[in-house]
Amino acid sequence: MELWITEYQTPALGFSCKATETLRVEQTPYQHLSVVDTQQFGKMMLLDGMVQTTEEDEHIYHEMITMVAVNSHTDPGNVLVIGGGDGGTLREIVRHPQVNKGTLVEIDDRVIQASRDFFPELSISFDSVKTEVIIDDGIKFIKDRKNEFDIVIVDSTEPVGPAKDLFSAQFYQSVSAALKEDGMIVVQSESPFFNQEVIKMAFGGIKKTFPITKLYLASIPTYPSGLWSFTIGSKIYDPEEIRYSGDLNLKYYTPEVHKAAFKLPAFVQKLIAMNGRE
Ligand code: AG3
Repeated sequence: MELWITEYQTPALGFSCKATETLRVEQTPYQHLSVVDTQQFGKMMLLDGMVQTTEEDEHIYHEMITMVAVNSHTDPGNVLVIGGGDGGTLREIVRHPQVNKGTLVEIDDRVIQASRDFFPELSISFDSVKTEVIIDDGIKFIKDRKNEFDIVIVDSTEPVGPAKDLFSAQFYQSVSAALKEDGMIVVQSESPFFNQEVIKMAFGGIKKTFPITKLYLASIPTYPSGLWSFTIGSKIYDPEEIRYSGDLNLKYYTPEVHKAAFKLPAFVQKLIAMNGRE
């Protein structure tokens, strides 16, 4: 008998992968977590039935959520990741020679454990001397931090369940206070096809606090619609301008991709134009 795993990306659309093995299924204190091995994308982690990461395409998301900010900042020494318990974002952060310290704050330690158990290429970052892993609520954590980080990356799930408040304007304000005077925030802001309200919320909320707010895109096969957005808020630096030129040995990100990612289809431009100034 064949085993298939399906994410219902919309009430009318399912994304199915043939699975070869179910590796973990559990209800954590925060969410439903599963890990399956798929024929097409290798091991896949899902939270509340939504694909978070797969061995085959994780690099796209993790390179793009990190490198755009890190390479457009002049001195990205101290970086905070909120969420991202699989470790992929942290791995990219500490790959960068200008980053001295990467801190990860994850609310659900079962995600970290699942990564350690099944995703060695992601969880490798937990053992780097440059990293610190803290199990805590990111919203609570950030409130006590002031003028400390160069970049904050919000690697969250969708704004349902534990991540809901990570998309609020109030949270973006706390992030701004935790950032230095030339700091930047990057958040994953979902699919421009299927999650337009999320994009408006994230983009609109960040724009209220950060003088420069931009959206950029990447193509991620296992996420809803395959086209994914990130929103970046910056106090000083233009995130489209690349300030680091070393070779980072990446698989998706290049300086050309960095530039091109900000070129938005007309309907996406329109989506964010409704949010005011730009
Ligand atoms: N976090 C964002 C995943 C969102 C996917 N949504 C979905 N499948 N409906 C990914 C975490 C990777 N470190």
